[in-house]
Amino acid sequence: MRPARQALAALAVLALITGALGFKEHEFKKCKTASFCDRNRGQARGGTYRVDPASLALSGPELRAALLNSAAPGVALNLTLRAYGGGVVRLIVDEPGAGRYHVPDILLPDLESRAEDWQAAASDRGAWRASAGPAAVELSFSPFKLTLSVGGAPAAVVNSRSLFGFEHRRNKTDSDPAGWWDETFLSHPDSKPRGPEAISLDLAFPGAARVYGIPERATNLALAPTAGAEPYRLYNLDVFEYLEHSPFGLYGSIPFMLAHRAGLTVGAFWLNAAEMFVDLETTRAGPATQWVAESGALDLFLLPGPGPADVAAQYAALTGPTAMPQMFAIGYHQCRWNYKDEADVAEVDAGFDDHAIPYDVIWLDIEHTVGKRYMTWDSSLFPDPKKMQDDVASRGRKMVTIVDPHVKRDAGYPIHKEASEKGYYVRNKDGREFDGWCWPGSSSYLDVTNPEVRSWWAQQFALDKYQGSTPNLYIWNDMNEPSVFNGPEVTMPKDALHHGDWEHRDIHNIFGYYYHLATSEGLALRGRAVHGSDGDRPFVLSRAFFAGTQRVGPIWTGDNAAQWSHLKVSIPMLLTLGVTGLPYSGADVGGFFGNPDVELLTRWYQVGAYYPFFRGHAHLETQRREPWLFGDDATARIRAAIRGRYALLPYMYTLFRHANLTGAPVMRPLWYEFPSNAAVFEEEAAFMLGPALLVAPVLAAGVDHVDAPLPRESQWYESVSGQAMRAAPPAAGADQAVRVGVHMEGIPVFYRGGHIVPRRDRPRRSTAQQARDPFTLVVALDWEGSAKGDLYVDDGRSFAFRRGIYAHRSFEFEGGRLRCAAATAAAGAPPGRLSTDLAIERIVVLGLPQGREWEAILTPAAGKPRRLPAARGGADAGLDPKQGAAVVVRAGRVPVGADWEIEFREAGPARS
Ligand code: NBV
Repeated sequence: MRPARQALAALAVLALITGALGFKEHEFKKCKTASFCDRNRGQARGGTYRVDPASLALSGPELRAALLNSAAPGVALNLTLRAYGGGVVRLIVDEPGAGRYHVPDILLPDLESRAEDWQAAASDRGAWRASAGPAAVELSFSPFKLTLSVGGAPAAVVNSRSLFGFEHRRNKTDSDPAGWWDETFLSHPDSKPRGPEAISLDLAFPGAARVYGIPERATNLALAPTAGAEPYRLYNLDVFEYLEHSPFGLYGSIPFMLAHRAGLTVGAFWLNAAEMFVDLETTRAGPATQWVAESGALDLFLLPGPGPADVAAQYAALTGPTAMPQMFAIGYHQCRWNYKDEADVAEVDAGFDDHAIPYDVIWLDIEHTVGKRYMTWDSSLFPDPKKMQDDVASRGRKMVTIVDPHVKRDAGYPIHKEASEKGYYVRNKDGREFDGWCWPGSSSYLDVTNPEVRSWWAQQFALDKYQGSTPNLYIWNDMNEPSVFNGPEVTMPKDALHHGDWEHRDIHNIFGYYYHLATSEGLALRGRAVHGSDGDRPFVLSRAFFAGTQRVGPIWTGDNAAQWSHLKVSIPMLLTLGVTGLPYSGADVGGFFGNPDVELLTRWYQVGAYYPFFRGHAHLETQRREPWLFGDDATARIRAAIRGRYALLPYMYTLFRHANLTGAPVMRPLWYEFPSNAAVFEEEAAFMLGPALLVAPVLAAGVDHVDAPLPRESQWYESVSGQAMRAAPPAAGADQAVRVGVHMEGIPVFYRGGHIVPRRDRPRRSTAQQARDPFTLVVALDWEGSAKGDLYVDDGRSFAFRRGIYAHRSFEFEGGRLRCAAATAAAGAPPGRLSTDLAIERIVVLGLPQGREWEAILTPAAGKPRRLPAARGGADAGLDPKQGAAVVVRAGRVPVGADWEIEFREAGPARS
């Protein structure tokens, strides 16, 4: 069968299996049809759980105690309370001897070395109390309750509503209720050999105004209460044609929630990879949640903040910060299911150059393989894949191929043969190789929970193993939830068996993470083989994810649709991922299913240019939609949007370096930057890119204005005209929205006063061609005439930055002087020792008093002062020259790597 036909046949099979195309709600479980959720949801236990005071044992950072349940007298649970730096507190509850799964490979290996002794520990008859950094904890004995206080007030409380529950190990009896030992969903039986083992966590956030987090789902940024509705679900699933507003869990899970009010942000992270449901109620005291996990242990981290950036750093100190991407990886990616053959690839590649649109990567979907045997090439379509990659690479670009986790069960396929011989597959409950249906037909799945399998899989990416691959080829992991067309809810049965005989039930939500990790390790190995010890930073896009995925690579939000509603929901989805520690993410630009009209496509590019991961993608059955296929006007607008992205790459790369050091999100909710401004707590249309840019997108057809919610704390400058948005700081309580007219040429974007943004404004074909280009600095002054910013540069490709081969420069404007100096090295990072010869060619200052001429005098650290040409306005600065809002300095080649100062002096009244 021809590949396209094969794909259609596979689609037809999928359609048969799922009933028909379109989202089928009834094919997915709800709380009622998941017995563990049904029996625990809202189930108050009275005061049955209590801590035995006689059991308390404190040793340095660890308190141990027995947790008893009067409803199950023979069972004593182990409770452990640990403290880490910054006041992070960890609560573990487990049942001795029950052999429950504790999720490995997610927490940073050195975490325990960062445990800190509890301070001022004391107990009386009612409670044990101690403090850890800024946090104080109180463990109440009867009933069991744990309170974390910050600044003297309770911020997170475990078991305030007595919903805590722990289903202990038991023997089967004839009188056990239905659903304890086995259950069937639709036609799929689950044997549940260990019986009921769910854990219910009751967690309240007194005083918080909103809660955020627990991706992935297509819904609002600020989570809505679930009373009378379905709880939020965390279970990685391939949800076909997902809805744009639904609590349904999608492809990835991060059991991490943030609770926020003016003055305090706290976080709660439950390290557990089993299926989970989360309810949210708004009580008088604040948001109260109940989390029910099907199996595993309670391993809960409470993060005391007190600010959003503190929570981000605390979470990154647990699960790791974001991997530093290569520069090409944050350029624009062009994908479709499928670029048909080598000629198609060459044409699309040339199309970008012919239309002067920058791009960095062209992608191949499943049809490039021989019958969905990944890491093979259909030779009738791709006879010379190396030449194709070399050709693309000759223009400084890269390619990506898809590699999915289902392996075709074909004895002639070496990957299957070897994996099967070595016993590397997931087994079904009887111990035989699990055999499920996916794109290639009958398929097995590598058991990537086994480190030996991961290391074998990583070796498959060596250039001599992956035939037809070159060092410029990177990878895309799709379907790694895992997606199994004929499995329950399109995934693997929960009683399938993994390494160590753990059930799939225990590990489901980390399966995709492990597959992604092993693939990425494969590219890291290849990078060292090709480039030596500094290697090549891997690029692997994944659809499934878990906490910790940020250390591995980017994710995207899967199969959205070419609808305005999906463009709109992409923003809260990506913002949520940003605040839950996974900032490198994007949504398919244009929408995967369906055909966007030219207005939607244009608007999507205009928003997508600010996504941390920026890729156009489309379903097999859609019309072609390369950016030049919609007429000259649309081509020009999409070109401008993509060029706008490339101009901002120095700033974005610097933001990624911050994510890499501190876990700070790249695309941020407004509340993250303005945590005291309650008017923006639910804002999910407008967003921040780093601290300095506010994007107010157009998210509907036919729009002629946008009410941009410009927080009153800052001055703002419209980014095209450079015009200041306000003459004076608005009073507290004043409406912050500023109405701005829009046209099809772009969406409103604002520079925030007080910040300096490095740019590269020369239009180029790709990031490789930008690498030597000089920078523009946009200095947006605050009400006091000051601004700060920084610029991070390294080779854009290797791990040499880990040895200090980078330059991190800081810029500060104050009292009319702009200073450039080395940025203070982040804790734990070696000081930068790259002596870069890159230069600044232009400085644009927004907010200097009008009605004056200015001159700029450069004083290098060593050398004589010299005058730089300075003038108002300037088309070459990307600003409308008529407006004259900016003072533009033609800096020539002021070195980025050297220390200097530029003084701005008034040179008399403006000549008009
Ligand atoms: O590999 C085909 C597609 C892919 O293009 C898409 O991006 C993935 O999310 N894949 C899903 C499988 C088929 C979806 C209908």
